[in-house]
Amino acid sequence: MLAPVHEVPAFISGPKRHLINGQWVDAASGRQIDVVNPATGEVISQIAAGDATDIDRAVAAARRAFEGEWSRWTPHQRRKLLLKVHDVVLDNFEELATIETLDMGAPLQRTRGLAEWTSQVLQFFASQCDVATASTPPNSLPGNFLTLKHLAPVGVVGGVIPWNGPLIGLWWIFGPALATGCTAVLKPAEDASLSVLRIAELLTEAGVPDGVINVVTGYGAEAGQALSEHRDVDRLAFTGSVGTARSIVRASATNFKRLQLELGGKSPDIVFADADLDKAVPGAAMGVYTNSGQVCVAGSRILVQRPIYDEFVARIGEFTKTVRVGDGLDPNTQLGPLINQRQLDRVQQYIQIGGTEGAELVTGGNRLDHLGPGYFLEPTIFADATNTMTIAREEIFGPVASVIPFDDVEDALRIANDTEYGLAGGVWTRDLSTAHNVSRGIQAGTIWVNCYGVLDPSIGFGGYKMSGYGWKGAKEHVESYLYPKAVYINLD
Ligand code: TAP
Repeated sequence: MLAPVHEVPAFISGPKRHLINGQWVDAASGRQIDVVNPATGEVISQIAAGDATDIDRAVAAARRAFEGEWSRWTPHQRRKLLLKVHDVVLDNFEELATIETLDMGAPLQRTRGLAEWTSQVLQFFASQCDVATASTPPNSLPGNFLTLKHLAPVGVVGGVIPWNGPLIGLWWIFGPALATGCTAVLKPAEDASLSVLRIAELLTEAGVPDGVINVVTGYGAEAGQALSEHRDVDRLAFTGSVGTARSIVRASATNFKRLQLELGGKSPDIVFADADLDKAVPGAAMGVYTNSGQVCVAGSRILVQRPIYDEFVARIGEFTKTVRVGDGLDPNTQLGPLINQRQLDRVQQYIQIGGTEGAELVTGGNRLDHLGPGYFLEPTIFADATNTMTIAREEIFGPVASVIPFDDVEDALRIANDTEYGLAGGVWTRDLSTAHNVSRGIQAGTIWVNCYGVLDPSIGFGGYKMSGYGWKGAKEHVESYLYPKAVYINLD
């Protein structure tokens, strides 16, 4: 396949380094990791393979910055900085979107579309710079005491993010760190670090002081593990798989660091017989396929009420055939490749298991060989799935939906909640009380009614059950970068 003609940002070429204490430095070991464009399978760059030594240096820089001049910045200064970051990042967004597309495959349609969301998220965190308010509650102490309660920044924050959307994921760490006066060390995924590194450059350009934001690239088992074990990291935000989360929880015991975990999902998207199918069919389909299914909130179990089951399956099958898969640099592409060969193999294995366990393959299921060596897969629909099948229980993280029939509200909720996850859910109905009762009944942190996947940073989202804990977005998120402190002042 001919690669679409598009200007490749100059930033892509040449080996990349860590950002530590405002300096671009090689990995202490000198090792590098090849960066592969998942749409072509070609090596397009290299990143530094960081390890415990690099993490040590970055955490020490973050600690020095936390205790230095940065700790005296006023909320107004931090707000001005965040607004400057906003302007610099938005001015360079076309380049950032292209880097993200080349690095992790998401189509330009999606990565360009993140500009407005990025503007919102940065403006939201800028608005939160004075969230560390103090109060003077009355006390019942004998004598003459003034009691003060205030909130202080937790200190050095670690971040470990996955490859499925670094342009989104990094702000959940950098935003609140800059808003509250914390400092950060971020370890992006080895498969998608380039947009993070370019943003780190832009942060420096915008005036973020040395050591406040540090980026160490590398493998999870080395750099990621070292960061989660580090005794001088006060809080760690992790997004990724349940298995890695277990190792992070264990590693955090070194110093009982505060954790925020956003993990996988197997979210139910429930379509009632009275739903507007003109909206529900594309809405539920793209609720799974978006970002080639590599989305934590993917509504990968589509529950459909029996009276419309056959019609729904036929219509979603037809819709699925219209979805355009290809190189993300082509502005018409709706779905790009999966991130790498391992993920493609994993998703294809699930598709095989779905067939073996008796689900009916309506459409899709094949690797798109005619698109070249990239990791392209057809969006895939299974009908007649049951909630006990592997494809309905495990997070596939690919464009694969299982359509499961149900009878009534009670049945829908029983199936929806029969999962170890609790990240998100959807309801499609014209009936207000059905919408309300079902959204109340789904055991998950985020529910969408007659839509799927929208997100306002000032409202936020979060997980329940094995999908993790800790709200992302809204005031709660910012407050989790602070710790409460009481001061007892004897006035006598
Ligand atoms: P993970 O291994 O969980 O990767 C997420 C992040 O954790 C990456 O930055 C990874 O680094 C890092 N990491 C890996 N091992 C670590 C360790 N021992 N200590 C600290 N950090 C570590 O996920 P994956 O292997 O990329 O994907 C596997 C499956 O997880 C996916 O198929 C999907 O089902 C699920 N997943 C879910 C999400 C969300 S948003 N829910 C995101 C990603 C993956 P490296 O990648 O550089 O090794």
